[in-house]
Amino acid sequence: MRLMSLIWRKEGSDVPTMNIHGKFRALGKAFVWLGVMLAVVFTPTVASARPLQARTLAIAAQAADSAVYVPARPVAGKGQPTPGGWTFQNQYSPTGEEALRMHNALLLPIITVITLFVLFLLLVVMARFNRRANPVPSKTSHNTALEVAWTLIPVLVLVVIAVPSIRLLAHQYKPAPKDALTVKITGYQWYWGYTYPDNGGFEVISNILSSDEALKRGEQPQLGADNRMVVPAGEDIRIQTTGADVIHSFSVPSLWFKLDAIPGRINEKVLHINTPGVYYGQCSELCGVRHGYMPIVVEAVPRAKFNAWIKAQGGTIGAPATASASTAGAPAQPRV
Ligand SMILES: [Cu+2]
Repeated sequence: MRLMSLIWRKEGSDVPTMNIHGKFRALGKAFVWLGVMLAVVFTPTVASARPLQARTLAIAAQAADSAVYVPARPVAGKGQPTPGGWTFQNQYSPTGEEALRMHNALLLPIITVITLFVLFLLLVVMARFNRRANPVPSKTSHNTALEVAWTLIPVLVLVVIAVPSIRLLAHQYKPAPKDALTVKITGYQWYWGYTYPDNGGFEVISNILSSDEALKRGEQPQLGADNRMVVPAGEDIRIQTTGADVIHSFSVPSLWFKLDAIPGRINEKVLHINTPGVYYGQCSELCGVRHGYMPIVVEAVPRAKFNAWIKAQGGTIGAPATASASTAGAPAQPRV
């Protein structure tokens, strides 16, 4: 009260009148006191807010570099069939791109030219050599030039197709680099199991979603699965397949990938997915009554997100590094 009365002089009070200099000093003191009181009241709050703020910032930073795994929603037309689709799906792997290029630039033109040529010959025969137009047929039985031509031209066509075809085959069966991540895929009646031997050996069991649940998650009915096969994008991955009961086949059309899963055997092939995304497939070997209900969902994510997913599954990270350490002197495989 005394402090207040120092500042605002009450009319008729017995407090001595202050000069202007004294008033400013009193005002300054009041602000200092106010500051001290505010500091005392709010210091614990500020202190406890600091780590919270730091944590929030850390989470935001993590989210910014996409290191936290959240199942991605599929993109229409990418990695899945389209309504009324009649040709190959767009390709998202190097071998898929090569194969699709070969199909579009080489096979399709050759097939089209040959088909139109044969159609033209048929029409000529029908128009010019029917009974009315050509009542007396030729008795010719040999024409050496013609026979050489219709033997050599198809041979040349086959040679032209064989060269890129064998090259594509070699690329498809190129073994995985030594330090590549391994994913073992097991076909069961009637679901899939994805095991990560380099990351602690846990297995993810993947079952079909009900149509309602799939639609709710933005997936196509009969193609959605409760748990996905998550893999890093932009890396060679060693896929091994086996069957637990009967023969299944792991097939993803948009990745140009199909590999039988046979009981008692391990099949191996490299999978390389160019860009992050969700890619769908189905079992492609008749395996029993629910063969049509064991969809495949592969999600490719950046390396950091993949590591976060592995940790969320209770797995470990570092096995690929150990593998590359054992191949001393070999250049380290870049990680995305
Ligand atoms: Cu199957």
